[in-house]
Amino acid sequence: MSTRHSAASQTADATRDFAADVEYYLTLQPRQLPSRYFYDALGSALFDAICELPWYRITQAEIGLLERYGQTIFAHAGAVSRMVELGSGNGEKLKTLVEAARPRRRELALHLIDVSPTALDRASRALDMLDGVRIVTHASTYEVGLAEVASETDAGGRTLALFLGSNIGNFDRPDGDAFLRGFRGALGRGDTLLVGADLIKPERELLLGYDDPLGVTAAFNRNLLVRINRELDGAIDLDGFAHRVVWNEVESRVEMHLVSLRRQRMFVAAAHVDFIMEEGETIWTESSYKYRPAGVVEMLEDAGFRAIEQWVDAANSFALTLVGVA
Ligand code: AVJ
Repeated sequence: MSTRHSAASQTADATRDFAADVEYYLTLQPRQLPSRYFYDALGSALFDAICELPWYRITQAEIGLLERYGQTIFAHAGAVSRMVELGSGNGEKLKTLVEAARPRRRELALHLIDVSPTALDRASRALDMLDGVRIVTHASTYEVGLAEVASETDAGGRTLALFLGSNIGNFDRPDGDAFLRGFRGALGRGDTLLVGADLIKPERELLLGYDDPLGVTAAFNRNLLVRINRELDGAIDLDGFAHRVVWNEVESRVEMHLVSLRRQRMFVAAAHVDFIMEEGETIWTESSYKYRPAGVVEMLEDAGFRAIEQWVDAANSFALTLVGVA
């Protein structure tokens, strides 16, 4: 949420950032695109569909844990007056958690930070049905949204921050560490952070989660090219690219790529992109790191948080970790 700019100039800013990132990342070696650009209106809808796929177990596993341990989480968090969720998506998880916290005396301010305005609209509508809540949306990157939340004079209670859905998995270790330190800096003493992280599991299961038999994840991945063509006046041939998923065991991450099926020209007018892509060359579009439960705690402690409690589902597929700001 920004009061300094009109909606139209915010859209222009966002398009300029997108163009600059497409130019920079597509010409890096290896070629890549930042995964946050998946989430335009169609991409957000495709992601919601992914969460319904029987092969993508993250969402259901996490919601099960939130339903089961929500009250315990609030008991640890103390007198919460504010919740902040980064990458709130459709708001379903935040809603599950707030509902688990009943009965509730205090008014709760819910801050939703997401790059997708459509997702924020949908989430606001879903959360509006709860009573005793005030919703504030931040259509921005995590960093910008957190700075906005940190600059707000707080109402005296504690903040429970949420970083769910294994969104942490999009960061490699050094970037994730810097990000988590910044996150901690935006919180105050006595505040808590709940992190959802997907766990290492057999390769076959990991690959099915990101290369589903219905092709929804392939559509989600290739939509990035659709978005480039539409918003940046590109001429990329969709049929020239295939969805590829790799489990990189050494790095403990699932990688998504777009593979060029032939030698082809890549032309994107508004991003000053014009080069030849060879057959078999790939654009790396996402990393989804997978963790061991102890690894999640270690990563959070390294960033200066204090471990409070961790919950893992019965299938050992997903972990919720609650940490505090000492
Ligand atoms: C929302 C980033 C956690 O990495 O699992 C789902 C996105 N990509 N299927 C993930 C995603 C392909 C998802 N995160």
